[in-house]
Amino acid sequence: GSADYRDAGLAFGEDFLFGSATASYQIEGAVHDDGRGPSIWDTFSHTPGKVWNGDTGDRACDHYHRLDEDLDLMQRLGLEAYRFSIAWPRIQPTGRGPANEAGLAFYERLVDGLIARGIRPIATLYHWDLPQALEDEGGWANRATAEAFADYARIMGERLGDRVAVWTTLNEPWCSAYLGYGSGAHAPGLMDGAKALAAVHHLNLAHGLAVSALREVVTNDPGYSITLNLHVIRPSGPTGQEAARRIDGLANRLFLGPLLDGEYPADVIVDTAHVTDWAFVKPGDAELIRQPISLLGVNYYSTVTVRMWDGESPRVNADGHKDMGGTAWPGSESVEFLEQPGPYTEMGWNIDPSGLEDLLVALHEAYPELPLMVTENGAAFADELVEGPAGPAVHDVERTDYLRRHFAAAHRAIERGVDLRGYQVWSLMDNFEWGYGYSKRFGIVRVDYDTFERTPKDSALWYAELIRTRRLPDAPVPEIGAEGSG
Ligand code: GBH
Repeated sequence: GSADYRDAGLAFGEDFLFGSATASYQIEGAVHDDGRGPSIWDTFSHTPGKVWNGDTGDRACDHYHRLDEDLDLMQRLGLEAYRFSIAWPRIQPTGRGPANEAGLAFYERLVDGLIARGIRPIATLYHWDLPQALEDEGGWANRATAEAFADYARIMGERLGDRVAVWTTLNEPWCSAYLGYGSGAHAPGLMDGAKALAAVHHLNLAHGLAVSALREVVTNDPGYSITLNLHVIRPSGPTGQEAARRIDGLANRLFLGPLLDGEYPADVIVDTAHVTDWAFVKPGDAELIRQPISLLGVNYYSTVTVRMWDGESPRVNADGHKDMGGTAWPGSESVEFLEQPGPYTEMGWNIDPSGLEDLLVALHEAYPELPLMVTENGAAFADELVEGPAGPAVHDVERTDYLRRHFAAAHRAIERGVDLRGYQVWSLMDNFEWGYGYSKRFGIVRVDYDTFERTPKDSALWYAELIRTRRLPDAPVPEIGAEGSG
Protein backbone atom coordinates (compact mmCIF):
# COMPACT_ATOMS: atom_id res chain seq x y z
CA GLY A 1 0.00 0.00 0.00
CA SER A 2 0.98 3.65 -0.19
CA ALA A 3 0.06 4.95 3.27
CA ASP A 4 2.88 3.10 5.01
CA TYR A 5 5.63 3.96 2.49
CA ARG A 6 6.67 0.34 2.16
CA ASP A 7 6.62 0.19 -1.66
CA ALA A 8 9.59 -1.55 -3.21
CA GLY A 9 11.05 -0.87 -6.64
CA LEU A 10 10.80 2.93 -6.62
CA ALA A 11 13.53 4.31 -8.89
CA PHE A 12 15.88 7.25 -8.26
CA GLY A 13 17.48 9.29 -11.06
CA GLU A 14 21.04 8.92 -12.30
CA ASP A 15 22.18 12.20 -10.71
CA PHE A 16 20.61 11.57 -7.30
CA LEU A 17 23.52 11.47 -4.82
CA PHE A 18 23.33 8.56 -2.41
CA GLY A 19 25.68 8.96 0.51
CA SER A 20 26.17 8.89 4.23
CA ALA A 21 27.09 11.43 6.88
CA THR A 22 29.22 11.83 10.00
CA ALA A 23 30.62 14.71 12.06
CA SER A 24 34.14 15.38 13.28
CA TYR A 25 33.69 15.31 17.06
CA GLN A 26 31.40 12.30 16.85
CA ILE A 27 33.87 10.02 15.06
CA GLU A 28 37.44 11.34 14.98
CA GLY A 29 38.85 10.95 18.48
CA ALA A 30 42.57 11.94 18.53
CA VAL A 31 41.67 15.11 20.37
CA HIS A 32 45.28 15.94 21.22
CA ASP A 33 46.87 14.89 17.94
CA ASP A 34 48.71 17.16 15.51
CA GLY A 35 48.08 20.42 17.31
CA ARG A 36 44.29 20.25 17.64
CA GLY A 37 43.02 22.76 20.18
CA PRO A 38 40.20 22.09 22.65
CA SER A 39 36.60 22.57 21.54
CA ILE A 40 33.51 23.33 23.59
CA TRP A 41 32.54 19.66 23.33
CA ASP A 42 35.82 18.56 24.96
CA THR A 43 35.08 20.91 27.83
CA PHE A 44 31.41 19.93 28.06
CA SER A 45 31.92 16.17 27.84
CA HIS A 46 34.61 16.35 30.52
CA THR A 47 32.25 18.24 32.83
CA PRO A 48 30.63 15.70 35.19
CA GLY A 49 26.90 15.23 34.69
CA LYS A 50 26.67 16.63 31.17
CA VAL A 51 26.99 13.50 29.04
CA TRP A 52 25.54 10.06 29.71
CA ASN A 53 27.95 7.79 31.58
CA GLY A 54 30.67 10.47 31.43
CA ASP A 55 31.38 9.53 27.82
CA THR A 56 33.65 11.84 25.80
CA GLY A 57 34.86 12.11 22.21
CA ASP A 58 38.47 11.50 23.25
CA ARG A 59 38.64 8.31 21.23
CA ALA A 60 35.21 8.17 19.58
CA CYS A 61 35.50 5.81 16.57
CA ASP A 62 39.22 6.52 16.26
CA HIS A 63 38.47 7.61 12.70
CA TYR A 64 41.43 10.02 12.71
CA HIS A 65 43.74 6.99 12.87
CA ARG A 66 41.61 4.75 10.64
CA LEU A 67 40.96 7.06 7.74
CA ASP A 68 42.07 4.71 4.97
CA GLU A 69 40.11 1.79 6.38
CA ASP A 70 36.98 3.96 6.61
CA LEU A 71 37.44 5.27 3.07
CA ASP A 72 37.69 1.69 1.82
CA LEU A 73 34.53 0.84 3.72
CA MET A 74 32.66 3.70 2.03
CA GLN A 75 33.85 2.45 -1.33
CA ARG A 76 32.74 -1.10 -0.56
CA LEU A 77 29.25 0.18 0.25
CA GLY A 78 29.24 2.06 -3.05
CA LEU A 79 28.67 5.50 -1.52
CA GLU A 80 28.47 8.23 -4.15
CA ALA A 81 28.88 11.04 -1.62
CA TYR A 82 30.22 11.40 1.90
CA ARG A 83 29.13 14.23 4.15
CA PHE A 84 31.74 14.96 6.81
CA SER A 85 32.57 17.94 8.98
CA ILE A 86 35.84 19.74 9.56
CA ALA A 87 36.97 20.33 13.14
CA TRP A 88 37.67 24.05 13.35
CA PRO A 89 40.10 23.51 16.30
CA ARG A 90 42.25 21.26 14.12
CA ILE A 91 42.60 24.12 11.61
CA GLN A 92 42.84 27.03 14.06
CA PRO A 93 43.49 25.65 17.57
CA THR A 94 42.30 28.88 19.21
CA GLY A 95 39.82 29.82 16.51
CA ARG A 96 42.01 32.58 15.13
CA GLY A 97 45.38 33.03 13.52
CA PRO A 98 47.42 31.00 11.07
CA ALA A 99 46.27 27.62 9.86
CA ASN A 100 47.67 24.47 11.44
CA GLU A 101 49.22 22.56 8.54
CA ALA A 102 48.75 19.12 10.13
CA GLY A 103 45.03 19.76 10.50
CA LEU A 104 44.68 20.88 6.91
CA ALA A 105 46.65 17.86 5.75
CA PHE A 106 44.20 15.46 7.42
CA TYR A 107 41.19 16.87 5.59
CA GLU A 108 43.15 17.05 2.36
CA ARG A 109 43.93 13.36 2.73
CA LEU A 110 40.23 12.71 3.37
CA VAL A 111 39.05 14.70 0.35
CA ASP A 112 41.67 13.24 -1.97
CA GLY A 113 40.88 9.75 -0.68
CA LEU A 114 37.20 10.28 -1.45
CA ILE A 115 37.86 11.60 -4.94
CA ALA A 116 40.25 8.71 -5.67
CA ARG A 117 37.38 6.35 -4.84
CA GLY A 118 34.83 8.25 -6.90
CA ILE A 119 32.98 9.62 -3.84
CA ARG A 120 31.83 13.27 -3.87
CA PRO A 121 33.02 15.23 -0.81
CA ILE A 122 30.30 17.24 0.97
CA ALA A 123 32.13 19.34 3.55
CA THR A 124 30.45 20.95 6.55
CA LEU A 125 32.53 23.70 8.15
CA TYR A 126 30.81 23.62 11.53
CA HIS A 127 29.16 20.68 13.24
CA TRP A 128 29.26 22.06 16.80
CA ASP A 129 32.94 21.81 17.81
CA LEU A 130 33.67 25.49 18.43
CA PRO A 131 37.24 26.27 19.54
CA GLN A 132 37.04 26.73 23.31
CA ALA A 133 39.08 29.94 23.09
CA LEU A 134 36.24 31.57 21.14
CA GLU A 135 33.70 30.39 23.70
CA ASP A 136 35.82 32.05 26.37
CA GLU A 137 35.14 35.34 24.54
CA GLY A 138 31.38 34.70 24.46
CA GLY A 139 31.05 32.08 21.73
CA TRP A 140 28.09 32.39 19.39
CA ALA A 141 26.52 35.02 21.64
CA ASN A 142 29.44 37.21 20.51
CA ARG A 143 29.44 38.81 17.05
CA ALA A 144 33.22 38.39 16.66
CA THR A 145 32.76 34.61 16.45
CA ALA A 146 30.91 35.07 13.14
CA GLU A 147 33.80 37.12 11.78
CA ALA A 148 36.34 34.54 12.93
CA PHE A 149 34.26 31.86 11.22
CA ALA A 150 34.57 33.68 7.90
CA ASP A 151 38.37 33.68 8.21
CA TYR A 152 38.31 29.96 8.91
CA ALA A 153 36.03 29.40 5.91
CA ARG A 154 38.48 31.29 3.72
CA ILE A 155 41.36 29.11 4.91
CA MET A 156 39.42 25.97 4.01
CA GLY A 157 38.32 27.39 0.66
CA GLU A 158 41.90 28.26 -0.23
CA ARG A 159 43.09 24.77 0.58
CA LEU A 160 40.24 22.55 -0.67
CA GLY A 161 38.21 24.89 -2.84
CA ASP A 162 39.23 23.14 -6.03
CA ARG A 163 37.97 19.73 -4.88
CA VAL A 164 34.95 19.89 -2.59
CA ALA A 165 31.62 19.23 -4.37
CA VAL A 166 29.36 20.95 -1.85
CA TRP A 167 30.26 23.38 0.94
CA THR A 168 27.91 23.48 3.90
CA THR A 169 28.53 26.29 6.33
CA LEU A 170 26.65 25.17 9.45
CA ASN A 171 24.95 22.02 10.64
CA GLU A 172 21.70 22.68 12.50
CA PRO A 173 22.27 26.15 13.92
CA TRP A 174 19.03 25.53 15.86
CA CYS A 175 20.92 23.06 18.05
CA SER A 176 23.99 25.29 18.41
CA ALA A 177 21.88 28.24 19.55
CA TYR A 178 19.00 26.79 21.55
CA LEU A 179 20.54 23.63 23.00
CA GLY A 180 23.95 25.28 23.49
CA TYR A 181 22.84 28.59 25.02
CA GLY A 182 19.16 28.05 25.94
CA SER A 183 18.39 24.60 27.32
CA GLY A 184 21.95 23.72 28.29
CA ALA A 185 21.67 20.21 26.85
CA HIS A 186 24.59 20.80 24.46
CA ALA A 187 27.94 22.57 24.78
CA PRO A 188 28.65 25.14 26.06
CA GLY A 189 25.72 24.31 28.36
CA LEU A 190 24.43 27.82 29.04
CA MET A 191 20.80 28.51 29.95
CA ASP A 192 20.14 32.05 28.81
CA GLY A 193 17.34 32.80 26.36
CA ALA A 194 18.77 36.18 25.33
CA LYS A 195 22.12 34.60 24.51
CA ALA A 196 20.38 31.83 22.56
CA LEU A 197 18.66 34.41 20.35
CA ALA A 198 21.90 36.37 19.92
CA ALA A 199 23.50 33.06 18.90
CA VAL A 200 20.78 32.52 16.29
CA HIS A 201 21.67 35.84 14.70
CA HIS A 202 25.43 35.39 14.86
CA LEU A 203 25.14 31.90 13.36
CA ASN A 204 23.05 33.31 10.51
CA LEU A 205 25.65 36.03 10.07
CA ALA A 206 28.48 33.49 10.17
CA HIS A 207 26.80 31.57 7.37
CA GLY A 208 26.50 34.65 5.15
CA LEU A 209 30.05 35.83 5.79
CA ALA A 210 31.42 32.34 5.16
CA VAL A 211 29.60 31.94 1.84
CA SER A 212 31.01 35.30 0.73
CA ALA A 213 34.52 34.33 1.84
CA LEU A 214 34.35 30.96 0.10
CA ARG A 215 33.11 32.51 -3.12
CA GLU A 216 36.17 34.78 -3.21
CA VAL A 217 38.70 31.94 -3.07
CA VAL A 218 37.07 28.79 -4.42
CA THR A 219 38.04 27.92 -7.99
CA ASN A 220 35.76 25.00 -8.88
CA ASP A 221 32.01 25.43 -9.20
CA PRO A 222 30.68 23.84 -6.02
CA GLY A 223 27.34 24.04 -4.31
CA TYR A 224 27.00 26.38 -1.33
CA SER A 225 24.56 25.37 1.34
CA ILE A 226 23.49 25.33 4.95
CA THR A 227 21.89 22.40 6.76
CA LEU A 228 18.86 23.08 8.95
CA ASN A 229 16.87 20.82 11.26
CA LEU A 230 13.50 22.30 10.41
CA HIS A 231 10.70 21.28 12.73
CA VAL A 232 7.68 19.55 11.23
CA ILE A 233 4.92 20.75 13.51
CA ARG A 234 1.48 19.20 13.99
CA PRO A 235 -0.95 21.47 15.86
CA SER A 236 -3.25 19.95 18.46
CA GLY A 237 -6.61 21.31 19.58
CA PRO A 238 -7.93 24.89 19.66
CA THR A 239 -4.60 26.45 20.72
CA GLY A 240 -2.57 24.31 18.32
CA GLN A 241 -2.28 26.97 15.61
CA GLU A 242 -0.88 29.58 17.99
CA ALA A 243 1.60 27.09 19.44
CA ALA A 244 2.62 25.99 15.93
CA ARG A 245 3.13 29.61 14.85
CA ARG A 246 5.46 30.17 17.79
CA ILE A 247 7.51 27.01 17.31
CA ASP A 248 7.66 27.51 13.54
CA GLY A 249 8.88 31.04 14.25
CA LEU A 250 11.69 30.08 16.63
CA ALA A 251 12.74 26.84 14.96
CA ASN A 252 12.21 27.52 11.26
CA ARG A 253 11.48 31.11 10.32
CA LEU A 254 14.29 32.68 12.41
CA PHE A 255 16.62 30.86 10.00
CA LEU A 256 14.73 30.66 6.70
CA GLY A 257 13.66 34.32 6.99
CA PRO A 258 17.08 35.98 7.05
CA LEU A 259 18.83 33.27 4.97
CA LEU A 260 16.36 33.17 2.09
CA ASP A 261 13.91 36.07 2.39
CA GLY A 262 16.25 38.75 3.72
CA GLU A 263 14.43 39.53 6.96
CA TYR A 264 13.56 38.31 10.42
CA PRO A 265 9.89 37.43 11.01
CA ALA A 266 8.20 40.35 12.79
CA ASP A 267 5.92 38.16 14.93
CA VAL A 268 8.88 36.37 16.50
CA ILE A 269 10.54 39.67 17.37
CA VAL A 270 7.31 40.51 19.22
CA ASP A 271 7.05 37.07 20.90
CA THR A 272 10.60 37.46 22.25
CA ALA A 273 10.52 41.18 23.13
CA HIS A 274 10.64 40.40 26.87
CA VAL A 275 13.72 38.22 26.33
CA THR A 276 15.84 40.46 24.09
CA ASP A 277 15.65 43.79 22.27
CA TRP A 278 17.44 42.30 19.22
CA ALA A 279 20.01 45.14 19.36
CA PHE A 280 22.62 42.62 18.16
CA VAL A 281 21.12 42.93 14.65
CA LYS A 282 23.09 45.75 13.00
CA PRO A 283 22.18 47.79 9.93
CA GLY A 284 23.39 45.94 6.85
CA ASP A 285 23.29 42.47 8.47
CA ALA A 286 20.32 41.39 6.35
CA GLU A 287 22.39 41.82 3.17
CA LEU A 288 25.38 40.03 4.68
CA ILE A 289 23.27 37.02 5.68
CA ARG A 290 21.24 36.62 2.53
CA GLN A 291 23.87 35.21 0.19
CA PRO A 292 22.69 33.18 -2.78
CA ILE A 293 22.95 29.47 -2.01
CA SER A 294 22.55 26.62 -4.47
CA LEU A 295 21.26 23.96 -2.09
CA LEU A 296 19.41 23.68 1.20
CA GLY A 297 20.34 20.75 3.41
CA VAL A 298 17.48 19.15 5.30
CA ASN A 299 18.01 16.98 8.38
CA TYR A 300 14.88 15.04 9.26
CA TYR A 301 14.16 12.55 12.01
CA SER A 302 10.75 13.12 13.52
CA THR A 303 7.78 15.43 14.09
CA VAL A 304 6.41 17.42 17.02
CA THR A 305 2.82 18.02 18.14
CA VAL A 306 2.08 21.21 20.06
CA ARG A 307 -0.57 23.22 21.86
CA MET A 308 -0.47 26.09 24.38
CA TRP A 309 -0.21 24.98 27.99
CA ASP A 310 -3.20 26.16 30.00
CA GLY A 311 -1.05 26.72 33.06
CA GLU A 312 -3.03 24.32 35.20
CA SER A 313 -3.24 20.77 33.92
CA PRO A 314 -0.12 18.64 34.38
CA ARG A 315 2.28 19.47 31.63
CA VAL A 316 3.16 16.75 29.13
CA ASN A 317 6.40 18.25 27.80
CA ALA A 318 7.80 15.48 25.65
CA ASP A 319 10.44 17.57 23.88
CA GLY A 320 13.22 16.38 26.15
CA HIS A 321 15.15 19.65 26.17
CA LYS A 322 13.96 21.39 29.29
CA ASP A 323 15.16 19.14 32.06
CA MET A 324 18.46 20.96 32.64
CA GLY A 325 16.67 24.04 33.91
CA GLY A 326 16.90 26.18 30.80
CA THR A 327 14.64 26.43 27.79
CA ALA A 328 15.12 25.68 24.11
CA TRP A 329 12.15 27.95 23.34
CA PRO A 330 12.91 31.45 24.64
CA GLY A 331 9.75 33.52 24.97
CA SER A 332 7.51 30.56 24.15
CA GLU A 333 8.04 28.37 27.20
CA SER A 334 4.27 28.07 27.47
CA VAL A 335 4.11 25.82 24.42
CA GLU A 336 3.43 22.22 25.37
CA PHE A 337 4.97 19.37 23.38
CA LEU A 338 2.61 16.40 23.41
CA GLU A 339 3.51 12.77 23.51
CA GLN A 340 3.59 11.56 19.91
CA PRO A 341 1.89 8.40 18.68
CA GLY A 342 4.40 5.58 18.09
CA PRO A 343 6.25 3.69 16.87
CA TYR A 344 9.44 5.19 18.27
CA THR A 345 13.15 4.81 17.75
CA GLU A 346 15.54 4.19 20.63
CA MET A 347 15.79 7.99 21.08
CA GLY A 348 12.08 8.06 21.90
CA TRP A 349 11.50 10.00 18.67
CA ASN A 350 8.35 9.04 16.79
CA ILE A 351 8.70 7.47 13.36
CA ASP A 352 6.71 9.45 10.80
CA PRO A 353 7.96 9.33 7.20
CA SER A 354 5.06 11.53 6.09
CA GLY A 355 6.80 14.37 7.94
CA LEU A 356 9.70 14.15 5.51
CA GLU A 357 7.40 14.25 2.50
CA ASP A 358 5.47 17.19 3.99
CA LEU A 359 8.65 19.10 4.81
CA LEU A 360 10.23 18.67 1.38
CA VAL A 361 7.02 19.63 -0.42
CA ALA A 362 6.46 22.69 1.83
CA LEU A 363 10.03 23.90 1.25
CA HIS A 364 9.68 23.40 -2.48
CA GLU A 365 6.44 25.35 -2.54
CA ALA A 366 7.98 28.19 -0.52
CA TYR A 367 11.28 28.25 -2.47
CA PRO A 368 10.61 26.63 -5.87
CA GLU A 369 14.03 27.55 -7.31
CA LEU A 370 16.05 26.12 -4.44
CA PRO A 371 17.35 22.54 -4.81
CA LEU A 372 17.15 20.42 -1.66
CA MET A 373 19.19 17.57 -0.25
CA VAL A 374 18.43 15.31 2.69
CA THR A 375 21.69 15.78 4.58
CA GLU A 376 20.67 13.56 7.50
CA ASN A 377 18.06 10.92 8.13
CA GLY A 378 18.43 7.76 10.14
CA ALA A 379 17.55 6.06 13.38
CA ALA A 380 19.01 4.79 16.64
CA PHE A 381 18.10 1.26 17.65
CA ALA A 382 19.63 -1.13 20.17
CA ASP A 383 21.44 -3.45 17.77
CA GLU A 384 22.90 -6.80 18.56
CA LEU A 385 26.01 -8.30 17.07
CA VAL A 386 25.45 -11.97 16.21
CA GLU A 387 27.67 -14.67 14.82
CA GLY A 388 26.23 -15.63 11.43
CA PRO A 389 27.31 -18.30 8.95
CA ALA A 390 29.36 -15.68 7.07
CA GLY A 391 30.84 -14.10 10.20
CA PRO A 392 29.62 -11.33 12.50
CA ALA A 393 26.35 -9.66 11.48
CA VAL A 394 23.80 -7.15 12.77
CA HIS A 395 20.21 -7.79 11.75
CA ASP A 396 18.93 -4.25 12.24
CA VAL A 397 15.51 -4.81 10.73
CA GLU A 398 14.02 -1.68 12.35
CA ARG A 399 16.69 0.66 10.96
CA THR A 400 16.38 -0.85 7.48
CA ASP A 401 12.62 -0.44 7.62
CA TYR A 402 12.99 3.14 8.88
CA LEU A 403 15.33 4.01 6.02
CA ARG A 404 13.23 2.24 3.42
CA ARG A 405 10.12 4.15 4.43
CA HIS A 406 11.90 7.51 4.52
CA PHE A 407 13.46 6.94 1.11
CA ALA A 408 9.97 6.13 -0.16
CA ALA A 409 8.68 9.37 1.37
CA ALA A 410 11.47 11.29 -0.35
CA HIS A 411 10.56 9.56 -3.60
CA ARG A 412 6.97 10.62 -3.15
CA ALA A 413 8.16 14.22 -2.71
CA ILE A 414 10.18 13.96 -5.94
CA GLU A 415 7.07 12.70 -7.74
CA ARG A 416 5.28 15.78 -6.42
CA GLY A 417 7.85 18.02 -8.09
CA VAL A 418 10.49 18.55 -5.40
CA ASP A 419 14.01 19.12 -6.75
CA LEU A 420 15.75 16.70 -4.40
CA ARG A 421 19.41 16.17 -5.26
CA GLY A 422 20.46 13.47 -2.85
CA TYR A 423 20.23 11.72 0.50
CA GLN A 424 22.90 11.33 3.16
CA VAL A 425 22.06 8.63 5.68
CA TRP A 426 22.89 9.38 9.32
CA SER A 427 25.19 7.81 10.10
CA LEU A 428 27.90 5.88 8.34
CA MET A 429 28.93 4.39 11.68
CA ASP A 430 27.86 4.28 15.32
CA ASN A 431 29.37 7.28 17.06
CA PHE A 432 29.36 9.73 19.97
CA GLU A 433 25.71 10.77 20.16
CA TRP A 434 26.29 14.08 21.98
CA GLY A 435 24.53 14.13 25.36
CA TYR A 436 23.73 10.44 25.00
CA GLY A 437 27.36 9.44 24.58
CA TYR A 438 27.81 5.97 23.10
CA SER A 439 24.49 4.67 24.42
CA LYS A 440 22.67 5.33 21.13
CA ARG A 441 23.71 3.72 17.87
CA PHE A 442 22.76 5.46 14.62
CA GLY A 443 25.28 3.72 12.35
CA ILE A 444 24.61 1.53 9.35
CA VAL A 445 28.01 0.16 10.31
CA ARG A 446 28.56 -1.13 13.83
CA VAL A 447 31.56 0.10 15.81
CA ASP A 448 33.00 -2.00 18.61
CA TYR A 449 34.28 0.58 21.09
CA ASP A 450 36.88 -1.80 22.52
CA THR A 451 38.46 -3.09 19.32
CA PHE A 452 37.21 -0.31 16.98
CA GLU A 453 36.25 -3.01 14.55
CA ARG A 454 33.65 -1.98 11.95
CA THR A 455 30.87 -4.39 10.95
CA PRO A 456 28.41 -3.39 8.23
CA LYS A 457 24.88 -3.97 9.53
CA ASP A 458 22.11 -5.41 7.37
CA SER A 459 20.94 -1.81 6.78
CA ALA A 460 24.30 -1.03 5.16
CA LEU A 461 23.99 -4.05 2.87
CA TRP A 462 20.43 -3.01 2.02
CA TYR A 463 21.65 0.53 1.30
CA ALA A 464 24.48 -0.75 -0.90
CA GLU A 465 21.86 -2.63 -2.90
CA LEU A 466 19.75 0.53 -3.24
CA ILE A 467 22.76 2.49 -4.47
CA ARG A 468 23.76 -0.26 -6.91
CA THR A 469 20.31 -0.71 -8.45
CA ARG A 470 18.96 2.84 -7.85
CA ARG A 471 15.72 1.16 -6.85
CA LEU A 472 14.31 0.66 -3.36
CA PRO A 473 14.94 -2.98 -2.49
CA ASP A 474 12.29 -4.85 -0.58
CA ALA A 475 13.13 -5.11 3.08
CA PRO A 476 11.97 -7.23 5.99
CA VAL A 477 9.25 -5.62 8.08
CA PRO A 478 9.99 -5.48 11.81
CA GLU A 479 7.65 -7.32 14.14
CA ILE A 480 7.40 -4.45 16.56
CA GLY A 481 6.35 -1.01 15.40
CA ALA A 482 4.92 -2.20 12.12
CA GLU A 483 1.46 -0.85 12.94
CA GLY A 484 0.12 2.53 13.87
CA SER A 485 1.63 4.76 11.23
CA GLY A 486 -1.73 6.22 10.21
C1 GBH B 1 21.37 15.61 14.40
O1 GBH B 1 20.75 16.33 15.39
C2 GBH B 1 22.83 15.95 14.41
O2 GBH B 1 23.19 16.76 13.30
C3 GBH B 1 23.73 14.77 14.51
O3 GBH B 1 25.00 15.18 14.87
C4 GBH B 1 23.13 13.78 15.48
O4 GBH B 1 24.00 12.74 15.77
C5 GBH B 1 21.87 13.26 14.88
O5 GBH B 1 21.01 14.29 14.49
C6 GBH B 1 21.11 12.33 15.78
O6 GBH B 1 20.71 12.96 16.94
O7 GBH B 1 11.25 17.92 20.39
O8 GBH B 1 11.56 20.00 19.31
O9 GBH B 1 13.32 19.12 20.58
C7 GBH B 1 19.38 16.13 15.53
C8 GBH B 1 18.88 16.92 16.69
C9 GBH B 1 16.75 15.82 16.84
C10 GBH B 1 17.12 18.04 17.75
C11 GBH B 1 15.30 15.94 17.15
C12 GBH B 1 15.66 18.17 17.99
C13 GBH B 1 13.69 16.86 18.67
C14 GBH B 1 12.79 17.98 18.30
N1 GBH B 1 17.46 17.04 16.76
N2 GBH B 1 15.03 16.90 18.15
S1 GBH B 1 12.20 18.82 19.75
